[in-house]
Amino acid sequence: MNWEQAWLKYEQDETGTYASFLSSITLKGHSEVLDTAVKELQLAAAAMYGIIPHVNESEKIPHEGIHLVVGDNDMAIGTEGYKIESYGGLITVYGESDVGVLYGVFGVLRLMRSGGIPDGYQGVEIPDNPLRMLNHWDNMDGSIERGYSGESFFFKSGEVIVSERIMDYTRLNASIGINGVVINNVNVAGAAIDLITEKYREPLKTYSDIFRAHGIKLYLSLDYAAPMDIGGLDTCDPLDEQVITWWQRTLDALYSELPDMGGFLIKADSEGRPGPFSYGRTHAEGANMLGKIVAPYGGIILWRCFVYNCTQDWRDTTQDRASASYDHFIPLDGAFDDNVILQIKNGPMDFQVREPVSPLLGAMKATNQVLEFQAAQEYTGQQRHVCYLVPMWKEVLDFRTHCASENDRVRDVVAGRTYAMKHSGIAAVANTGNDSNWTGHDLAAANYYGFGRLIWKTSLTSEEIAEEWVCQTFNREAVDVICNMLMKSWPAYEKYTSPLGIGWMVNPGHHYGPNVDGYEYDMFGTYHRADHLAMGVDRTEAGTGYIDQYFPKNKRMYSSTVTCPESLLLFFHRIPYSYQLSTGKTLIQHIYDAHYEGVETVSEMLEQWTALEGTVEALPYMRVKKRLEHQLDHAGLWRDVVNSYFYRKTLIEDEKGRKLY
Ligand code: GCV
Repeated sequence: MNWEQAWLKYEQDETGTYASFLSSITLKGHSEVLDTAVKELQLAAAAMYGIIPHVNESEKIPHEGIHLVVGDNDMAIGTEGYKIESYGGLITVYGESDVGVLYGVFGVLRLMRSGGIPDGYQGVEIPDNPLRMLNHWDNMDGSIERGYSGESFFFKSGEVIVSERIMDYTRLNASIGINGVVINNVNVAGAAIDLITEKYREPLKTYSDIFRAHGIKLYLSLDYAAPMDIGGLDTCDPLDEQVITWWQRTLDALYSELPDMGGFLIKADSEGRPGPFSYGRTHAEGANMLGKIVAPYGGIILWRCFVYNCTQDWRDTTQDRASASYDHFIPLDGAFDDNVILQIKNGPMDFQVREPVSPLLGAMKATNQVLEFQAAQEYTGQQRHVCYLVPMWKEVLDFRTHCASENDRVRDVVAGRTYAMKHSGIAAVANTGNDSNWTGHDLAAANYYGFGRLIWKTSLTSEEIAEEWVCQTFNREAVDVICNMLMKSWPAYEKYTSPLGIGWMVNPGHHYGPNVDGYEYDMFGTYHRADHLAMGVDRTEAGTGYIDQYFPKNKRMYSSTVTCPESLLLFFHRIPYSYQLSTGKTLIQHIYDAHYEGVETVSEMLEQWTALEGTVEALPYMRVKKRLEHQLDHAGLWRDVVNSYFYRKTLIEDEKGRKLY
């Protein structure tokens, strides 16, 4: 079995259902993207039915097979949308552009291999989000920051790799609608600073060509201090003429050879990264300087909002890391150029298993916004634990911001429906590497696939996405069991790790495994503030005041312990251990019980998987089984460390008399 193809491994279909459709392809005209679409159909035809389709260049409507039609329909489906129709022996794919047709072809192949395409089928798909991006945190030595799937397939020993894998990767992306990829880490260091120079032009051109043939644009992360680090200047002040000239010359040269470059991603003034602050300039001044240079090329600047003081003093209870992004960026609403986009992490902290939605989302009315998720499971089990993140992402997208109207949700804001934005969309920190199955844990590929599918169509349910993915990756017989495992994985992970939205409690640095006080006594500002009486952070007006950043309805909801969702209770409030939750349990009993329940769910998952022996391929079966066994052990460790910590802090016995260390 070719696991390198992930959900695009077209398996033999003994039923022969779509063989006659895949035996001929009719289209008019040529383009590199249309060629990609035809190639994909040929690959599928060969693998599923052992046939080589006839490719007919014709203006006439065929009677059978697959008909690809560019630009010839009266539907407003936008440049990336498509329409599929199936009548008699003919499936027609319409797009206003060749990219629309390519997405339509992937849509047809997905339907053939999951839900089916009945006679009379008609379906229109228009992507919800204009920008649909993956951000890789790959370094040029081959390592990946927060990478859990092996080494980089872009870089090795300071070089850019051009390999077959890039093609496979690009096909996977196109099949789920990704249209932008940042290949290097936002923490730009060493050789990566030179990616914008002549030195790496040739391999980057190859990347750009492969990407373009699949409707994808190449982006790079920039080192804001590049004028100093490689340009020989003694400043990177964005208003300095020499600095501007340096960037202009460097990016002009880049665009002259790579005219398709999508643009650049920048982490500035964050966690030690350089930025405009050092020169008393604002983020807007810093970002617009670059925006102006790339604007004539249609380029964009993605400017991250992950800016906070990582040298906080625990005694200063008015300072709150959660408030930082909003405090920094709200005053600049409207000050950014048209082609500058602020990229905002989904929560105010850092991809914890449970966080409220960032109050910045929806709060800026005159600024382009992109939402940032993390598919890499940095804080959610590092791809050694199963943790299907689509349900979490859906909760974020469905959250009502109450910004412009009663019904506005995050998904409306980032799709550009709430405020007129020139650019908007969603990015995710990628979870791939050079492991043969792409994601280390075979089940983590559901997050890669799920991210693309969800942001293409935010109304898809987590179950629908999981089902599609299992059908295409494993087989129909395994659907119920694997979907059930995926759907309970995030709630289970949450239960056996940190309770009720407080987050962290991980080992500092690598962020794997339990360490309740790991971050409590350092300056990163990620406290749980547990003592023998209570725990949690008061973020109401009486506390850090963070809740003020939400629109009034949400502020009211979070301000009271009665209306605050219990899953976030400790994020917003300091709660005594004897406090009674809606279940009737005390907080401390909830902590004990949830940790036991979470581990029990993992044990069930292992049993479910074991029952699939013989139903799924032997190799992934064994790989997943091993990881589930580790997960069960490790979840047990989490349970014991967290429960013992709170038992010893409070000396309150478990009502159920279980063993607490
Ligand atoms: C790329 C967290 C991660 C860092 C990451 C940073 C960011 O702090 O632990 O590895 O750096 O977020 O998003 O910039």
